[in-house]
Amino acid sequence: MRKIIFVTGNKGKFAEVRDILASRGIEVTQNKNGYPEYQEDELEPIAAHGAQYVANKLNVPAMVDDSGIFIKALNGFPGPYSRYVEDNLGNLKVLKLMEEEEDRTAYFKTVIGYCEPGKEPLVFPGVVEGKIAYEERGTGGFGYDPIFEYQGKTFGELGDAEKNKVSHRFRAIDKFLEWIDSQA
Ligand code: ITT
Repeated sequence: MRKIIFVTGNKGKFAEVRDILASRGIEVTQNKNGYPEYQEDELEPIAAHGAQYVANKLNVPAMVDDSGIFIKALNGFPGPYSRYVEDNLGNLKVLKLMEEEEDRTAYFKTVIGYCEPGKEPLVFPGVVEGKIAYEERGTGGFGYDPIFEYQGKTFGELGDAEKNKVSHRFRAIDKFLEWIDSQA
C-alpha cells in the first residue's frame, strides 16, 4: 500500500483527504508541524513550495493542501487569505460584507502540492463553483461550508460523503490520483 504524509493542521481537511484516498488504497498520515506559507495571490506556488519544503525536511513523499474561497463580488477575496479571514472575521462577517451584493457567485479551490525528496514539486488544482448563501445553513463540514451553496444546498447541509463526491478537494485529489496511476 502506498503511504503519504499529509502536512496540515486542519482536521477537517485531513479527514476528507484520508477518506477519499483510503477508497483508492492509499494510506495518509497526518503531520501537524506545518510549513512556511508564502504570501502569494495564487494557491499553486504556496502549495508547491510547501510540499517541497516538507518532503525535503521529512525525507519522505509528502503532500500539502492549500485552499480558499473566492467570492466574485469581492474581487476574489478572501482567496489565499481564507484562513486569516476565517480566524479574524468568520462566516457572519463575510455574510455582512455580502449583504448588498446580488451577484453571489463564488468558488472553492484546493491545490494539492505533492513532492518526493530531492525532486520538483507537483501541483493538482480542483475547483467547485457555487454561490454564497444569505445565511449559514447546515452543521456538516468545516470552515466556510455553511455559507457555500452548491446546487441548492450548502456544503454544511450536504454531509461528508456527498461533499466528498463533488468538492474542490475531491477534484484536486482526483487529478493527483490520475498522476499516480500514470506512474504505475
Ligand atoms: P493547513 O495550512 O495547516 O493545511 P489551514 O486551515 O490553514 O490548514 P489553508 O491555508 O488552506 O488551510 O486555509 C484555507 C481556509 O479555507 C481555512 O480557513 C479553511 O478552514 C477553509 N477551507 C478550506 N477548505 C475548505 C472546505 O472544503 N470547506 C470549507 N472551508 C474550507
